[in-house]
Amino acid sequence: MSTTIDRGTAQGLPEWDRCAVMGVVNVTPDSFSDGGRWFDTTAAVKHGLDLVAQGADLVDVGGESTRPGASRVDEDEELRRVVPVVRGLAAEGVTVSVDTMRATVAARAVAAGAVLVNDVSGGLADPAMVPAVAAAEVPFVVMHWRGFSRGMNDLAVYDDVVAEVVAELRTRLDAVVAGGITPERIVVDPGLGFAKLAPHDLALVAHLPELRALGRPLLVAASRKRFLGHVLTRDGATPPPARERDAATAAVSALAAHEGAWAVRVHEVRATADAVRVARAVEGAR
Ligand code: PMM
Repeated sequence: MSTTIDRGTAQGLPEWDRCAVMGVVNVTPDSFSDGGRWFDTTAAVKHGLDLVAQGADLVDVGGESTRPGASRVDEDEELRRVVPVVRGLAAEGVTVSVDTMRATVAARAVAAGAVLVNDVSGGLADPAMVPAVAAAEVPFVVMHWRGFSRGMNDLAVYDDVVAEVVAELRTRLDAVVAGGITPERIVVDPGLGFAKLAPHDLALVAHLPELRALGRPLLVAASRKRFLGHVLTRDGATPPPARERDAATAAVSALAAHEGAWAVRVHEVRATADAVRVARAVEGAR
């Protein structure tokens, strides 16, 4: 008998018949895994279209690197990077999300055609973000976040990482709902690699049902992250570089899809698109 996992849907987005694949376009010179590669509007739009051709259901456009230790980019520069790429992809019919911690960037991206705001700070970095998203009436990703990239490794201190991430996400959920965002529009994300060390990330991936129990669609973004480098390192050798972590990323995508994640956010789409389809087929065979 076949059973289908109820992943929940974020109001205002299409419904997919399986865990959705969010392809990443970082319009930055310095993102840790693909920095500099798409740092030009035309190249970035083309890359987004390539990701869709490879199986991405939506494309996440960001103009600020959040790699550990990164400094902030100024707002005008972030707008210059992000808005034309969002506009170009939306004009081609792509479902676009904007990855930003700034309300102005979120609002301008929505005006340019973005249909989801993905804020790694869950609205904490910019007090104007929650009101702006509430007014725009678009879905909002609330990620677990403890502070800006520059000092976040010092914040990776937990007694029970799963319980603390769940509790802190619940507090953020309450705050953004109090700020006017409809609960049905909220997606939650454990924020792998953000104020977390490899064992913390692994524990969170091992306990996705606890995150699902928050009752909102779940986004999992493991792509090329440091914890995968740790997992793939043998006998004290140097971890493989970010671009050699795509098979490991697809393995997490399959696990996340199996656990009912709403979407996975990845740089390399093809393998993950296959992984989530396999997970879907296995669900159907139960
Ligand atoms: N990670 C990065 C950027 N944006 N958004 C969400 N929702 N969740 C994440 O874990 C996340 C994100 C950092 O990765 P990148 O700079 O390689 O894209």
